Amino acid sequence: MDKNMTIDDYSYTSEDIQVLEGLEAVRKRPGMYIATTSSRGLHHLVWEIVDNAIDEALAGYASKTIVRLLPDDVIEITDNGRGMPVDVHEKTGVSTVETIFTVLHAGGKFGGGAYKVSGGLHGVGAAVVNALSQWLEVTVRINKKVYFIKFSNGGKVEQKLTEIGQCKEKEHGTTVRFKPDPLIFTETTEYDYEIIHHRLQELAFLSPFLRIELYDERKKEIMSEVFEYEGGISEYVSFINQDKKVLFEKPIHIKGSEEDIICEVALQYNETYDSNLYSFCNNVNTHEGGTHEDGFKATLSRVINNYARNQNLLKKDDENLKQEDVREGITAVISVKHPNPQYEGQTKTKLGNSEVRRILSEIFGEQFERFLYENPAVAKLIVEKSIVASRARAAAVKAREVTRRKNSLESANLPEKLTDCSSRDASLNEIYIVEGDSAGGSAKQGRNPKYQAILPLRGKILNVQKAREHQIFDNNEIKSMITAFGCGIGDELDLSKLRYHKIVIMTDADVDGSHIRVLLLTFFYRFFREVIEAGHIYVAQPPLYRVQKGNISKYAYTEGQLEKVKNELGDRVNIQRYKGLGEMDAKQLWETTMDPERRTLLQVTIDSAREADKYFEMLMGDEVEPRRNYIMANAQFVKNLDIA
Ligand code: TSJ
Repeated sequence: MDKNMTIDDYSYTSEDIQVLEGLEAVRKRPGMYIATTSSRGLHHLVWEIVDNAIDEALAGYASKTIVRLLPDDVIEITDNGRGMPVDVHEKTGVSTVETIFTVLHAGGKFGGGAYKVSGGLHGVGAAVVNALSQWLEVTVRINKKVYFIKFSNGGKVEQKLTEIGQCKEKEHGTTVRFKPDPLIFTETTEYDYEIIHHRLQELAFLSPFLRIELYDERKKEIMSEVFEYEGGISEYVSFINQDKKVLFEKPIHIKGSEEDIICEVALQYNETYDSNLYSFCNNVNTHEGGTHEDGFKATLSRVINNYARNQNLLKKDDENLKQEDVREGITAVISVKHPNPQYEGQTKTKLGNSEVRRILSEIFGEQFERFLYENPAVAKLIVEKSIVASRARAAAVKAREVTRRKNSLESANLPEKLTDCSSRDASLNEIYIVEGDSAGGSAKQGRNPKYQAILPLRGKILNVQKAREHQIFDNNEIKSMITAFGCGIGDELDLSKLRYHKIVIMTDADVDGSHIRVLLLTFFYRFFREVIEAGHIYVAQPPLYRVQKGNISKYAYTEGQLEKVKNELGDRVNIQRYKGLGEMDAKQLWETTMDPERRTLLQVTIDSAREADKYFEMLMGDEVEPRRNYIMANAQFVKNLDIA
């Protein structure tokens, strides 16, 4: 023994010291392990634990995962697997459970499965979760015994692994319960139900036969949901397409493996023109795509083109269908399992392994081709839809050409219906997109002609989600807007040419008005995204009521304000409810909605426009109730911004 050391020094083995340093390091620089300590990072902790529980199921030892959201930002995850090992770990000399939660990256060493999610994007290890928790408790039920261990203050052992009771033999499993440390997660420690719901449902779709239960026990009323999908990603595709008309009933499902890489694809076409591709590697959503997606896209068009030629659906002189033609209206989920995934891209959500492109192509190509030959009716529908798409694409190119030519002539060709302003200073200019000719008339009379232009729209504008691009460019209301704005659209958009720095949507304060507003937002979201991002799109706020007493009149913009105004003016007031902009005369419209000194404008954010776009489908469906609810809640799509 070294002279200067006492026996106490030796009670700390070198491993122990490493352990302490390890978890300290995580607390010092959490960003190195979970990228961010925002809400996203907070949820990362959950994914880490859930992924571990699901790995046990994927390995075939568990069938159920239970997630409970508890009061005080506590979360609990349980599985019915083998139970984490409670034996003494030969390297550390403490229990294996303790080791897993205190040694960085210890998790992988205990894993047997080749496709552990923990090897993927999340894989930060249970010790990281422990380090970033105020406290963390583990209960293991194994061999009829219940064991318990508790850590606190960033992963320090508070209670060593202890046998605390007994259970039935079949009650084996693991429970982890923890509270994220508010010292680390300074922004928020509150879990978001929607985020957790979405990820658990996604995991259940990706893991057929796994049952995931979610309980939200934070409020008096307990909310619970069960996710269990025997059909796996086929059911995922059906779920995504549930509100859409589909071309054929059952999604096409393809699965195979080569060189330890498992590839699975489910796809179905719907009657829209959008393509919905979701891809995953080891259950991690590869938002940025990668080799599996590339392989899928290339093979989809190769197989469809070959089939179409062979069946003489494409004639000798016809051009090949393009990749985007065969993807029109497709909903597809691609899931690969890879023992050694490489992630690239901005957010490390792009699969980089080049062999996956070939392997997925082979597996998907062969089985998809066979499917087409064995199901000629379905195959014909797919090919015909793709051919229509390719014709529409050609027509769109022409229509775009026409719009572009018109635009280049600038103000000489401004739309007939536009009442322009006299100023040529775009930064001061505003254009009001007004619903209906009568409101348009009031707006024209009431406006400030120097800076305010008026463009009335007649009736309902085109639903761009259901229209093809060349129809969009053929639509008069849309053409008017494109020409009036002057900045071009889509890929060719040039913000510096925008003729008005405020584009104000002014519609009635009723259901139809909301509808038109959402249609416009959807249109802007798809074709004028940069204009939204630059903050140029606004929604006007016309009043709901005019309250009059003698020669004093006041306006109320909400029900609450109405009460206030009534009280202010006292007894015997005359209340006029505005059902539409058309009921206001020019002066009233100016005073209440257009005068920069008095009006309130809501600025449209890209998130709100995206929401509008996303929920649009539902609006167009046959169900009245969701549409009503949606429109009621519609105001949330705009961030409040008082310009005055
Ligand atoms: F993330 C975690 F570590 F905290 C965690 C792990 C959380 C939860 C809720 C469950 C689990 C977990 C781990 N469930 N089941 C397991 N399984 C093992 O750790 C285990 C058990 C036995 C054997 C063996 O080879 O005998 C191997 C492993 C990986």
